[in-house]
Amino acid sequence: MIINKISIEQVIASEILDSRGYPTVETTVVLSDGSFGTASVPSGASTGTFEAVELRDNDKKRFFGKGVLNAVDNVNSKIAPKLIGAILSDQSIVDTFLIDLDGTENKAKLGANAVLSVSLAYAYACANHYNMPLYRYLGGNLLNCMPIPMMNILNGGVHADNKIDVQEFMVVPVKATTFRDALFTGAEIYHTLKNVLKEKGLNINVGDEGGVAPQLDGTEEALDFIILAIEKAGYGPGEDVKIALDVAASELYKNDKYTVDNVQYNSDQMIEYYKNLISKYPIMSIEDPLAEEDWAAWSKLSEAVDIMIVGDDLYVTNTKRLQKGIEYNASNAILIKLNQIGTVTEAAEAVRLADDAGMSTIISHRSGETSCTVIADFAVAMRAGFIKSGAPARGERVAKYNRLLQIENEVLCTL
Ligand code: 2PG
Ligand code: MG
Repeated sequence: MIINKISIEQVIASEILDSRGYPTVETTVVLSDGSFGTASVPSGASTGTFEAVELRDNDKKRFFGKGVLNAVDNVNSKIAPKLIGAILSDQSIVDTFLIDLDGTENKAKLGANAVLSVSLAYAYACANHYNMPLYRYLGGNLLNCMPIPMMNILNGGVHADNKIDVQEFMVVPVKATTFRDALFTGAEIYHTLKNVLKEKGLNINVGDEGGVAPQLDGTEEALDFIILAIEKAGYGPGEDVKIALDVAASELYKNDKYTVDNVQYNSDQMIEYYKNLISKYPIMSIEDPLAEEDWAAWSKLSEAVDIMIVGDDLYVTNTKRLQKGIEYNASNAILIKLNQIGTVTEAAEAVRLADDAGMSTIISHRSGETSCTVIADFAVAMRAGFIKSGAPARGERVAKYNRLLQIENEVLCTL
């Protein structure tokens, strides 16, 4: 989409706080007709080694080194002077300009947080210029599907202060025919889970993504509670609602061994472990079941099971790594995170490559979020099958789900 005679007038970044209370970058892009867009970027905790670089100040005296003043300065002093005055053109041209200005493979110079904040704010500014919602600006007029929410109702791993190794236990209301129904089903199960845990005297405080984070013995006990909650909420486990896991297995992998619930497994034993788990529970999807460089084991697992196997740390929304995964038959789905790669255009290219390979796509939040709802619009624009934005609780998580309710009203589509 080409915009003529309108130019970029201002690009301004500053530090704001994310949902964990650490600084992140927020940028506003103002156009010469007065349209503007503002966006902020999220931050992961279980980050993949091959993600684009999130530039942190490393000044230990400030926010334990987690300040982003350098990234903010890169927007204000390095990117802004080059963009101001530029005649607007389509998103890919601006994104390519940002990629070239950085000049590294992984946005190490300017920081993916700096670059993405500009890419997103620019997209919002253009959408506003056209008086269009972002999903329409990025996705065009033929949008007819809403993503199915994968709601992380029980948190473990590095997102919670408990002993559960698996990072995310998600419910997926597969029978719902609208996004609204799916979301509300998940919310009912979430509250029922809290009730059943409380009845057993367990803690119902929440983790980084809004799911409960009780002290349980391990994976199967967590799954048993979730099944109970699904049933008590009046739904059929496996029929109405299925379960998805994010094992984030790179976090559990040391010296060629995985440690889950105090038991060590080699790669082949992990595959057996998953086959057993899938035979016992209605699990429809496992994300990062294996470590980010254990490629051969990914192929074996994908061959051995009949569910969605999702690459997150494996692909880091990077088309080069995704291409390798396609060659290896490593998985049949990809998690897409805008800040793993750093521009809207590159994330959209990863979606396109996955689509072409017949893979499912899940658009994802990060464990450190802001109230920015870009992933909701992006998921609809990309016609993604799924979205994960944590529990149906905590403002920064619910903001995305509520934005999808608005979008569903606008496009009046069904799942
Ligand atoms: C993940 C994400 C989001 P983080 O592993 O999929 O749930 O976690 O942002 O900590 O990488
Ligand atoms: Mg993950």
